[in-house]
Amino acid sequence: MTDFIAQARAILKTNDRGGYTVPTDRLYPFQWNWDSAFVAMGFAAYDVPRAYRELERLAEGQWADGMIPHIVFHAPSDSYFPGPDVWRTSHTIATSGITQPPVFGMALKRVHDAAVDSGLVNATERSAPLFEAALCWHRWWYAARDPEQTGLVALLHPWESGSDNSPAWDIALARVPTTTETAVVRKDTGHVDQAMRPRDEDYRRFIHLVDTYAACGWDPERQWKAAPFKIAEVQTTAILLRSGEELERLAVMLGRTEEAAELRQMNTLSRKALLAQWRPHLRRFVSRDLISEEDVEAPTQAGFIPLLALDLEPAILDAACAEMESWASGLAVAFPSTPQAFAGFEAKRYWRGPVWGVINWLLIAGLRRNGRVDLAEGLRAATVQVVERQGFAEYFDPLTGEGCGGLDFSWTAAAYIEFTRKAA
Ligand code: 9WN
Repeated sequence: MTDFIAQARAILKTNDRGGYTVPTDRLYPFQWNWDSAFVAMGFAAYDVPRAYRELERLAEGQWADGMIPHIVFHAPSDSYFPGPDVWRTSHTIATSGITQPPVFGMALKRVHDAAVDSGLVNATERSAPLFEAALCWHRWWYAARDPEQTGLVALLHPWESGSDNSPAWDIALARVPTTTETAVVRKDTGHVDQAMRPRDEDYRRFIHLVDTYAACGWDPERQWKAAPFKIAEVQTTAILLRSGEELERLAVMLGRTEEAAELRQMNTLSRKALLAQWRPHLRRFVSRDLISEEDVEAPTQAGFIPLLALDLEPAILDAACAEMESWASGLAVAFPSTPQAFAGFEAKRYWRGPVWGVINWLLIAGLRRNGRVDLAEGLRAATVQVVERQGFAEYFDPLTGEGCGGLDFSWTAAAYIEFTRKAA
């Protein structure tokens, strides 16, 4: 019998570059922010010190203003574009200049709990500086990305969502010029089939945004004013809120009463704002385009991620679950990043249809929180099955179940470890 857990652990070992884990060899040769947070939760199941190390190495990239960047370039590699020369940032270690979904707080609480459960002697000493890092990052989110204190945090670049070419950005991104100062020299299409990747036009707009923010010296206030792309986003806010809740609990455990109160305030603000993004006629939550001042109505998985951080009343929960079931119906494997019925659906193109293990992770946690263990269990079992059939691919085609993108992928390995834990 194949030992898939051993395989998953072997992938994390192979992708280890010295206390941090690359998402996969060559295609992504650096430390990515939310990938590492999921990986840390995977490690928490069997190697708590290594789980701490993953977060510590990510925190090495934290900027003085609190932001934790989406990529930390610990060691040089020429197999990825855009590298440090394109980002032109000035932190002590080379990093990108934008951020990614703040799963860090959720991961830290998981690692801390595992440390306490396993009797690790220095759990508090190890968690305390990481708690500080997480708290500073949450403060940054509210100050830099919600200056009007709405409770919803905004993204200034699609890469910050982690769902780079999602149909959610089509309208907003079309307003971003395709002109760039930097030559766009893609490396990704040399590693995987270009039909699975964002288009060249998307890349030109991605780099236009990088050029724009580099010209602002990466100063949050200047970027906020200059940004031609600004989305108050529900997936990121839900993750921030869930991490905020976990950090609030951790603050209490660490005896940090004032910080617990501060986090409670942030959480209360976001909870109210997120709930206000529910749209009964769509049966999901929607983000808001802060430039056009319109709802982002394109259907994507983001519409259901708020379950992760909200305790929904029955009418909303039933409607959201019915919508989720309708998207999943007839697929080889769920949950799709956009539904098959949508005109923009593409079964293999990255965030325009495919199934992602870590999105299922967040959805399962949200369904469980809201008492829908039946749906959660279906999604968990289907994810385990598709990995066992297709391997630890970056993501999966929802129509055929085929594994796509990069292979031996760290976050898919971490998701498998999570979904097969005894307590899971
Ligand atoms: C840009 C590493 C990352 C993930 C993102 C995923 C993809 C990068 C890219 O890979 O994004 O950050 O170059 O395509 O969209 O979610 O963190 O796995």
